[in-house]
Amino acid sequence: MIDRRKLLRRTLAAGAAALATGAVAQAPGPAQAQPQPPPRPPPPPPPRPAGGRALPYQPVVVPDGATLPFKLVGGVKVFHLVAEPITHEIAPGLTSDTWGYNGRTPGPLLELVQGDRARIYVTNKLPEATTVHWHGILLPNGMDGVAGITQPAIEPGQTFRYDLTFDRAGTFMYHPHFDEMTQIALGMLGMIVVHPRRPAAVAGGRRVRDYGLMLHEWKIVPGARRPDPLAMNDFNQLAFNGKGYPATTPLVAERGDLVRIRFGNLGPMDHHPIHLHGFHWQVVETDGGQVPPSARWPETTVLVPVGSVRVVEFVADAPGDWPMHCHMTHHIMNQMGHDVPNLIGADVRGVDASIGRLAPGYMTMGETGMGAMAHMKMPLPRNSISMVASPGQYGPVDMGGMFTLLKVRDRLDGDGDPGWYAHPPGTVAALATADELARDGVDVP
Ligand SMILES: [Cu+2]
Repeated sequence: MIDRRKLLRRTLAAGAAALATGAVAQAPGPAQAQPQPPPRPPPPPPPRPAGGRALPYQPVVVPDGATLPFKLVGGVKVFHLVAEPITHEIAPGLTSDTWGYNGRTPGPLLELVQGDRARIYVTNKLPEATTVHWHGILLPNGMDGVAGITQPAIEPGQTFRYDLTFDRAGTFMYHPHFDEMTQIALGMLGMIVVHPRRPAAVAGGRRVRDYGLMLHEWKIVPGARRPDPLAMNDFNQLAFNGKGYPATTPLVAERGDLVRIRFGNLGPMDHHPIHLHGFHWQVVETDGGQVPPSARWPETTVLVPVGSVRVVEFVADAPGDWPMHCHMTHHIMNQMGHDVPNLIGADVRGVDASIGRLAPGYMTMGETGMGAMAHMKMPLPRNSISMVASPGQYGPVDMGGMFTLLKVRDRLDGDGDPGWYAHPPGTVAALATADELARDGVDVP
């Protein structure tokens, strides 16, 4: 197995070799190129019960995810979850062989209305036993889904039935309670939203943009396809709804919309401080219920601990492309981060000269920071997205992992990605001119 320290050494060596042979890595040019992201397919229509009647609620939008369809049988909503091995693309270039529900990770959203009765069938197609625990739902003890304590485990090939009444509105989650370390780590997790029977009026009659995002993390050794469920730290691939940037589909809103984002964290080990640029939000709900308005306070970052839901709301009153990301810097990287030699600030000229005698053109990298490396095309193991930059409007973007964009526009044409924001002239940070420096008495040594 290749660990990241070895990988980086190999990659650096390969990069140095490429420089030495004149196959110089392609550093990007300045800001003249403005590549547009590839068009994304339109989101699937919201699920409808058999018979095609309209839903009595506004469906939650699950970027890169799905909502589980149901059947109405005698007034009971019938759902079918299938626990199974899946193949999942985290971002182009990185596909994992892992576990999830109904072909995906996170599993599909279960969406109900307060007061609903549901029968949820769970079929186990895994090679080992499982259960489903309904995290945050108030229910009879025998429906709690804890192997050995409230029920026998669901053996491979078996289908169990859970009878639940969802009498409280809110945002909850589901996950196995058998071999939790393996099953949750591999990606068996999902969100449950129970809409209030009588939704509160939205102030100002604003349109609501209602999003659900599950947070997760894996350790996937570069070149491997199977996440390591034994990892206790050193997670190297972080995700919103199973996707690492640039594969995360942006959230969109029109100016004046009320944006609600439901964050659920069922990663194995890490709490995530999720930060949004350009707005102040309030936490209005947890998986324990609504936060009374008198108890809310403004924030720009909300900590979403493992095993928790945090729901934030704000008015999208500023157009632009606004980053939203975990503020742990190692969580906005793809398959990269730790255990590499620290060369920042090192004077490597002597080293380069010495090695250069043996390997002409050798160049040590990393002494001015790691950003430049993300901008070079270097050989990588197959199925690896370490240190790969993606195109941005003004140059390469070196972030990945738990990072997405909120795109606010005055008007949107549909709910798809509107492309990059066209900044009004004179509103983009730019190189200071000599005249400006002289005018303001700024001396640049
Ligand atoms: Cu994080």
